[in-house]
Amino acid sequence: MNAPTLYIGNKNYSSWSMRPWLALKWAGIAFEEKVIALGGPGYGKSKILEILSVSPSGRVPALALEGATITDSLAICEWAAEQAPSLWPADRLVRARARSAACEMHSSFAALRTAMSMNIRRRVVVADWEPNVIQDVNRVVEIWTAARAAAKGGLFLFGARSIADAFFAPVATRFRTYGVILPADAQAYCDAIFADAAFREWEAGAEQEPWAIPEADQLYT
Ligand SMILES: N[C@@H](CCC(=O)N[C@@H](CS)C(=O)NCC(=O)O)C(=O)O
Repeated sequence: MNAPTLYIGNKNYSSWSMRPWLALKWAGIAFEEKVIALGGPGYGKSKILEILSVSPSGRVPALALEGATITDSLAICEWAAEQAPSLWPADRLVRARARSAACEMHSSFAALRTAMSMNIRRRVVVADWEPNVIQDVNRVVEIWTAARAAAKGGLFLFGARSIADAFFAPVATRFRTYGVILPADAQAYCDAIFADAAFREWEAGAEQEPWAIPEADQLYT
């Protein structure tokens, strides 16, 4: 079987792409990566032609394997977990909680995502957030705190690294980018993400890549 190809957006900006990329790395699954630069004609409308040529949804990430294309970050992570079950916690109930956390991230937090778009390279301190953004930040911290309080050891949400961490890793970078001050245990969790070898590889890629989206880089200036 040929190694699958993971199509992703720019590492600096594409939070959805980071998630399955981390999961595949953590699982030790070999894959080829192809970056498609976000921005330009069709961006934001699922109509970037280069993306449409590999992903029928017009969105990345997309995984091409054995003649099939799997779109959507969570579906790709679930495919990876079928090869590497340790991507979810072994305990049935803890696994259900980890899925619940990942699914909430996947389906919610629109205010946070819009106001704090992922921009790994950037650092800007923003003082006044809208109440709905603060509500989202507080809910993320609540999920992290509850998970860490129940975790038996380990540095990650449910102990060892899981898909739940892949889903929240981009959020940790958003808090760092926009200078969000976190409670100590939430900050310690972010620091565990930032120290992870696969995360650092992605971050180094984001720092080196040549593309920029000026609107994103000028938010709050
Ligand atoms: N629900 C999808 C969201 C994917 C998504 O929105 N990807 C963005 C990049 S981070 C995209 O492809 N945007 C292209 C566009 O907006 O035209 C997932 O979980 O994979």
